[in-house]
Amino acid sequence: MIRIAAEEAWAPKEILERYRKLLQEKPESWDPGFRSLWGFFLGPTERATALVRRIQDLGPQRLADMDATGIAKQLILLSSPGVQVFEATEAVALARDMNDQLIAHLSDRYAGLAAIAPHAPRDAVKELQRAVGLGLKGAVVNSHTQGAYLDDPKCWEIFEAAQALDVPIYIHPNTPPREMIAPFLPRGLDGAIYGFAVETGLHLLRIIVAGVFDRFPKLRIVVGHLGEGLPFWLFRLDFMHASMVRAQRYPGVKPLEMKVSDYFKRNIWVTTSGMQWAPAIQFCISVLGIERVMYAMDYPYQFVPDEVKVTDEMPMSDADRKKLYQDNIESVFRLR
Ligand code: 1DF
Ligand code: MN
Repeated sequence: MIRIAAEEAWAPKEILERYRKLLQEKPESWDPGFRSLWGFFLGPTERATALVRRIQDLGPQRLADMDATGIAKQLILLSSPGVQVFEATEAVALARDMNDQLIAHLSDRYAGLAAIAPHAPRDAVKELQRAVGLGLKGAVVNSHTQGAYLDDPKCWEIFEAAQALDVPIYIHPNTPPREMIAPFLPRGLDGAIYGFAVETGLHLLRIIVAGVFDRFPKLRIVVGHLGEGLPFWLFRLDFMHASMVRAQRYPGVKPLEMKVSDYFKRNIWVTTSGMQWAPAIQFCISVLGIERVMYAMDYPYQFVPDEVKVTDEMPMSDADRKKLYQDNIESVFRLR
């Protein structure tokens, strides 16, 4: 068995420089979440400088960290918000550049996902096709794009392309958009502590209830942080969705072919990023099945070498542990 980590972040200096420029040029009110996140990580603290050093590296530093924690391979994602914070034309060109850089680093230690610009869906499809042709294993979408969500029918051609290419889309967190973030900020709840999960869980639910998986039944979506809390909610989601449909309460809520929880067992996979806690991992395995849960570290944001022990020591068969660390990710992302 080898350990493969499924949600590992990378951000080269070109994009960090563009983030710096945005922070300088844009007003405070433009995207408070972006400012909260990258204003901190591009700032002077010890945590920030260590993070910025590690996140740019796809060379000796990262490999040494992987060796120290027994990680054989990382699936690399362009860190949040990636290209999606830039206007569409710039985002399209930047995605191509980022993907070319990542493709140049692919090896037996690194697999990668393509950055795409969901606000230019036609270009996003073309870039996904190009990048997959050159060895990337799917797309990462860092949740909302300036307040817009993938359940917008304009974006469905991206789902169509992913299904046709037989590659997954990883919906990775972003800070809540301007319209949503105000009550999170004063208590510091906008980021990885909770705001990420609220926003990304909402995004996945929008995709499900919009009927995306009825239209694209073979589409594969992967989410981190043990499904952003949604596995815990499945019973209530099924009950309340059915009752809303029956009551015809909202014009935008249409019947689905299956229960909300059924899509979790057919179209959705979760990773353990940032959630190295046996009871929560075991709960997800028990409700979704061992085939649906994959290991992720969330390097370098949550580089805590000891945490690998949680998964190493969780009571389960060797065959199941191999699924968690290796078989599931290899099969969902077609790594071999
Ligand atoms: C953080 C966490 C930042 C995760 C991330 O990307 C990220 C953090 C900007 O701790 O601020 O990917 N994470 O996935 O938990
Ligand atoms: Mn992450």
